[in-house]
Amino acid sequence: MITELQSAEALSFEAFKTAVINDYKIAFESRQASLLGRKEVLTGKAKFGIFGDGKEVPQVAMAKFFKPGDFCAGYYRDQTFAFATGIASISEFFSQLYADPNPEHDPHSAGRQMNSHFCSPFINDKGGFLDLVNRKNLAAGIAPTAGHMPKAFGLAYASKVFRNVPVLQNETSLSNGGNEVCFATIGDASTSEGHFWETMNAAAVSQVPLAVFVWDDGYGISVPKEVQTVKASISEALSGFVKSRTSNGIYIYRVKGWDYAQMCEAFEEGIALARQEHVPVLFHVEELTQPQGHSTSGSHERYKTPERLQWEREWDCLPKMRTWVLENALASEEEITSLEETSRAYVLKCRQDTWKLYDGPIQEQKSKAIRLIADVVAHDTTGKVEKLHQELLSNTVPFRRDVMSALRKTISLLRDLGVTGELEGYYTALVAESKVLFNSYLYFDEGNQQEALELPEGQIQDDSPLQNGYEILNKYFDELFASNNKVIAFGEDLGKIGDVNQGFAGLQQKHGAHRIFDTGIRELTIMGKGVGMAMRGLRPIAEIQYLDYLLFGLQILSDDAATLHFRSTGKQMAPIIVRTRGHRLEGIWHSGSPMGLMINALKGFRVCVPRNMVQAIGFYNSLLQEKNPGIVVECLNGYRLKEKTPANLLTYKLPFGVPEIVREGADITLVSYGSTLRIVEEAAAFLADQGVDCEVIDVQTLLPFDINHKIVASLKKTNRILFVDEDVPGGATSFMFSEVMDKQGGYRWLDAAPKILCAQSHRPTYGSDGDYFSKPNVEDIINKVEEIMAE
Ligand SMILES: Cc1ncc(C[n+]2csc(CCOP(=O)(O)OP(=O)(O)O)c2C)c(N)n1
Ligand SMILES: [Mg+2]
Repeated sequence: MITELQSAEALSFEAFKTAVINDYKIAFESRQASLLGRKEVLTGKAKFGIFGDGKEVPQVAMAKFFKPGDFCAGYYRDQTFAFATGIASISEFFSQLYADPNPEHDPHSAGRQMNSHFCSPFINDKGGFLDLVNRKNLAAGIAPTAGHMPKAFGLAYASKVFRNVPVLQNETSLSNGGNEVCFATIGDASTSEGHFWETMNAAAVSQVPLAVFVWDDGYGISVPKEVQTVKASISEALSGFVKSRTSNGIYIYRVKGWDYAQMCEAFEEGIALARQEHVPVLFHVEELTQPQGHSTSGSHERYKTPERLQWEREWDCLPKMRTWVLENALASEEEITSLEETSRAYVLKCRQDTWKLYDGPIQEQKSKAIRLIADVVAHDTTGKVEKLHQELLSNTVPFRRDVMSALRKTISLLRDLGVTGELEGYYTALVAESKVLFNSYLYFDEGNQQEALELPEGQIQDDSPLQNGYEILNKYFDELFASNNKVIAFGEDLGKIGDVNQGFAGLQQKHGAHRIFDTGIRELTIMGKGVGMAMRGLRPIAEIQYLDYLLFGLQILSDDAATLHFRSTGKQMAPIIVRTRGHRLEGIWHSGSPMGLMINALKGFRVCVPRNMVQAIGFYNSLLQEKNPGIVVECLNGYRLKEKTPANLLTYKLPFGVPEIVREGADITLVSYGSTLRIVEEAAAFLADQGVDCEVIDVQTLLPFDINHKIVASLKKTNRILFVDEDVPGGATSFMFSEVMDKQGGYRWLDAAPKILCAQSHRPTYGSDGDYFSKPNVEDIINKVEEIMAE
């Protein structure tokens, strides 16, 4: 075994020994971190803990083959891998456990994520990509089980694009000619998720360098694998996926998680295949254990038999590796014991120092708050301030919230006496600090939103030529692909026939099948592909064929893409552009307009709802300059409508959050967007003949929404307002209503009750009459406006 390893690693025996001992040391330290981490939770210093104990040895083995330039998307068991690759330190591990909001202490999430969700920086604070080729890259983890798999596929797919698209060969800091592998880890039980299966099929069909490691400890919390997986074995279940010489598919390895040498061998061979041949590989790592159970919430004695628990003790990978090291005379008992003692002391010291880093600033805040409250306590005759003072004094492990709460309540109790000036000043400073620590980074460059341009760049002239919407889009995409090498577009029916509405017709032939291509019907991995590619510096336009099917892909857009910049505190971004078409067409599943659902699930995205294809192009151009992800909902019934074509399609850009007044009027403001806007305009034209002068506003983007408060400016003039869309009640009309009334203070300018007109609560019924009676129609708008005018 040793000889095989030696040749495999091409190391001298001494170097080999050193490498093995170093692996054992990392594994041992990681175990200590898990043991101490659990204690921190039990003693109340941390809230919750989930650890990588029982998975250390496979992870040091896996890390050996993870090269600079590679990517990994894993889950909460991967602390040892993060330590072994140098991506995380033990101190950072403890900082995250304490939820330390200082990004210097927890550079992985600044305390925003539960513990063991690591990440490495992909971008600098200007949004520029780092030299990813010379770094080990770890995508920020997420907690929804298997939720990271579609993105892992996308990270791997990017390598395929970089390898096969000649115009990308000079992107040498983003990819080394596509030679990088994306590693993904997943628990045995999480392979039950559809996400896993869709990803494996997509990877097997697409042949991408994805290396999946299944950590099989036999359980998903309390539920054993017999209940999770057919034949209780993911590798057996996947046997039909196995690649042969002549077929596509996946190479599958089965290894024992306690057998370091066997894993090194298998991982080396499999990763080399993935790297060289661009094929997916799956390592089913069996017989792993959970020495401390699933997490700090509950003990595994509740659901594991004494026999199983005994087996776990005997087959724990860490002592197994120790025995193997001794048996093969790679170290003596004394050497190993001494290494263990040093490591134990080191981890303990890391924990102590890290706690001080976390707790110190809070103790300072506490001391200052106590002094400020003590200064004013004599003014209180009720004893309530004294109680707050005492409570804070006796709180030995305070949170920031305890300090804030004592300060704020004291201010309330003594406000009328005019003695709380200093207190208020300190409280305000802490509020400002907390905004940065806890509420920042949802969007890249948040602070600059207000500088959005008022006017589109690249005007449409009166004599601009009229063309069908789909033809303008097609011309635009052609020019775009000729001018921007990083843009890649894909989706169902998008490649060969050029999408169901011909926006890409003829373009695959022109710009190549590696840049414009078809996918299977799998919205989740289409989105994952887009997210992964965007994280690696490409500019994917990932298509959901019809808006109604966005739900299939929404989970990862919401949980992963929308939170990425926030949860990594600006270290990673996924500026995917989701292209879809929706609103008004026919029937229950081709006419949905679930905008409320979308804007609530996709905070972190730009949500663009253009009224026609030229406006859509304006948003594509703007999104391509963005660091934030975005979605463009094209009007499904607008492709054959004639539009004026701007002279230079590539410079026609639209600002986000700037509504357009498409018809000026003095009597009432009608606010809408997308396909419904045409109906509103028709109603406004009819009403004009009846003597009602409507101002029609197209909001253009729902996120962000009217950042310069243009709608309230209109309301000041008309004093009446109606919000119209085709979402369900409580959806985007309610959102617009609350933005204008609450945020913009619109209620102050009203002469009549503000109204909402939206679709029925049920899905639209089929056919023209189904549409008419399910969604707002011209007559509904006329009716509503007449009601408001008569009030
Ligand atoms: C989508 C989703 N469902 C449920 C959970 C709660 N949950 C967290 S871990 C876990 C079990 C996962 O087991 P497995 O994949 O085998 O990983 P292990 O913890 O055993 O390493 C569950 C059900 C979750 N995080 N996400
Ligand atoms: Mg498991």
